[in-house]
Amino acid sequence: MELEGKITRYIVKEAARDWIEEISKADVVIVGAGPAGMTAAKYLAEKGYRTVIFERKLSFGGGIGGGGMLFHKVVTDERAKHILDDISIKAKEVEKGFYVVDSTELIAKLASSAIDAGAKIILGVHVEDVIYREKPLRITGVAIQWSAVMLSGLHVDPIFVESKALVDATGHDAEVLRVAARKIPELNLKIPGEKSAYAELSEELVVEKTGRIVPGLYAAGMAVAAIHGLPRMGPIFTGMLLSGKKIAEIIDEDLRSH
Ligand code: 48F
Repeated sequence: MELEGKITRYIVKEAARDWIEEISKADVVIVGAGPAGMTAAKYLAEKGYRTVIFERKLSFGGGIGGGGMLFHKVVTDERAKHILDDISIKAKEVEKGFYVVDSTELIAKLASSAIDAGAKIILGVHVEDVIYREKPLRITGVAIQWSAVMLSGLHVDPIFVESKALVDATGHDAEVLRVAARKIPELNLKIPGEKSAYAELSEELVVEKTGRIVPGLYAAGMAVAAIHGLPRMGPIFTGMLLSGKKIAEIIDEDLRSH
């Protein structure tokens, strides 16, 4: 076989192997490779759960890369320092208990620590719907489509990936929760959307309210603000990192007790 043939053969074979052996047998599906999704993936994969993130862009990081209005820095405080330490971030302590991090370093190290822990991050895949079951009412997975197909406007049916736990880590728009609220009225989900900025309060509340929304469906990061009507906080990431870690712990408890 010539080189061109080998390139195709090995890419298709190994991708198919991953989809069959790992992705389609995922314990936890996370939607969105932003700070909350990647932090959750790292800690879930470390606990031994088969974890996959679907990210519709061809890059990870979500809102981290934009820093603050494109200035290449984000801030956190001491409550998230242990997570920064876990992923070997060189944070600069600019005042007691307050840290500044390069946005590129946070993206790269969150992603590599999630991948090193065993999570798969699949880029260019858009989660467009959920799977549900009745008696008891629960969410059991997602319907996915290539982002390129979504952009093309072609009518192509999605395929499905089942999950024991599904995490909406899609950020401000809470896309998974919104589609579930719209298409499964029995869930009684209301999504008021986030409020204007009140950083100190939202940093606290977004972590406090992180958790299970309905059986099988969880929220982390700014999706939590959208469903609970919490204020926004801008480019401070303590709440996002702690929310990602907390959802990993909650899912661990739930999956162990089943
Ligand atoms: O927006 P994003 O970074 O969410 P987050 O983890 O963090 C929010 C902060 O970045 C910031 C903030 C707090 O400091 O206010 O905004 O809550 O990452 C969400 C990711 O989800 C992807 C999207 O491309 C982004 O990378 N995403 C959104 N909808 C879908 C999706 C979808 N339907 N399918 C796949 N990926």
